[in-house]
Amino acid sequence: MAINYQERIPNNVDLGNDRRLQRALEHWQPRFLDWWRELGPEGFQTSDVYLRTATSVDAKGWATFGAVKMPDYRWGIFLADQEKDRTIGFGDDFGKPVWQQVPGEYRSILRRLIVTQGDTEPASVEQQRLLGQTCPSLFDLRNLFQVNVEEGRHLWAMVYLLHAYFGRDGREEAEDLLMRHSGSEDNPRILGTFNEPIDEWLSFFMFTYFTDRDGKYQLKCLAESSFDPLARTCQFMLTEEAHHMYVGETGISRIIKRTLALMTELKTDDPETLRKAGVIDLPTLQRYINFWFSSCMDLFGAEVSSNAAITFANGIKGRPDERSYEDHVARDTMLEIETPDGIGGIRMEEVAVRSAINDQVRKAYIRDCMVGVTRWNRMIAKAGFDFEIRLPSPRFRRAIGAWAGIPTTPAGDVISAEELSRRHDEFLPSEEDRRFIHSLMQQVIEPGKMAGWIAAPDRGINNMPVDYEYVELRG
Ligand code: BYC
Repeated sequence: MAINYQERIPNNVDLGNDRRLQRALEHWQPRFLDWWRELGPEGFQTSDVYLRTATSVDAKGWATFGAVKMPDYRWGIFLADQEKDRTIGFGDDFGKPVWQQVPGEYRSILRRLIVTQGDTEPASVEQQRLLGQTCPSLFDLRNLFQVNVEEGRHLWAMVYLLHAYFGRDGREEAEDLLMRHSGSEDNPRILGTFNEPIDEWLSFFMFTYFTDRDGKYQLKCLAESSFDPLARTCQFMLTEEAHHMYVGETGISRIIKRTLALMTELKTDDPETLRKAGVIDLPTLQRYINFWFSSCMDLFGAEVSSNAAITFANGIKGRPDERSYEDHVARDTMLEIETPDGIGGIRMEEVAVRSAINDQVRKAYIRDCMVGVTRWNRMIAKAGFDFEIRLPSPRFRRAIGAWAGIPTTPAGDVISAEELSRRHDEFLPSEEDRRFIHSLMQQVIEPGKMAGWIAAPDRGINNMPVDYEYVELRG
């Protein structure tokens, strides 16, 4: 069956005139749809959802709102507009023209990065697939589906690059992106966080706050790439990513708001009393932050990484907002990073800036994570309670890098393995915490109504009222 590409796959890559690419995508698209049906959101596939669809990259077209059934969503392919005479912004070839094709010597390294990025997108959809059954409101249900279809689009974005620039290897990798599955024993997703279950909404909001923000920072690094089609693809993905982090930040804010209201009403901060009243006590929220933040720390790779040094030197992957750094070449410069001293303390170690790129990106990410935390702490202080939410130390619960396997408290103090296991439930969600959070998850789908553990949002989507029927359940 012939597909009208302009209609079916909105794009700005002149898809209609590229036969080879069309054939490759024709082959891949039905597999994607099968995957979506099997491992995408469970239920609601025939419901009309008030979704934003990108139909072009300009201000008018990138956010077109309307009622769409998810399987009919138009997963488009968009690259930000080409910057004329763009030059390489960092590394050994600083100032030379960027590449419109993949240089042969960087083929496998670029493919690896694109595959790793691409792998996270369907992974997150798989992780979130059952959440519709327990949504706290129609507004949240719609936001979940918006995030899911856009992660699907981000998969298309990476698959486009694989098909258009990496020949047969790229086509095989595109197939494999649909074969690995989140949490699978035999064929899991590539990065650790993307194999963690997200089967309740507290974790969904944590994921969209912390993990989507990792996405923002990794995309910012790739948006600096000398491989221009990758840079332009990631630039456009970043515009959509902002909504995902908004979902996370406002979700956590609304949970805190509701808890504070009950704390004020009942004049208590006692977790048991608050749990009985059906809200999430702040220490539990903190333990979920400890879990998700530490999981995301690993997504930046090792503190000292030869992979990162090579991709920086070769202009393949830069630092977020590379222009804000003074030295874009960093050939012989050094900086200090914290490493374990082997006897329970911290030692400062001098390493080449290029080898410590992952750590620099991680630090920029942590500063960004703090913005929401500061806002939440202001809410708590304003309500008159003495509790401070803290981001754990980047040393806490690491599985990758210099601190991998070294037991520490969330504050980053090295402790014995025995103490860590004894204090596990103080630092991280316990079985009982998880049971409690699960017990709160009851589906609420009456327009405008909210589950008891979360406050209503301040405003709706695209100027629509909060009680708008964002997901039409008849049909
Ligand atoms: N789990 O030299 P190293 C997003 C591997 S999220 C398991 O330290 P490098 C999104 C690593 O692959 C953003 N393995 O690290 C969010 C390497 O393996 P190989 C995703 C891990 O290469 C929400 C080895 O350890 N974007 O978009 O400098 C929803 C040594 O690595 C992990 C990207 O990932 C881990 N956590 O940096 C939807 C960008 N960490 O090759 C979407 C593309 C490291 O030796 N990827 N390893 O077998 C990259 O830039 C890099 O691959 C990484 C690692 C930053 C991930």
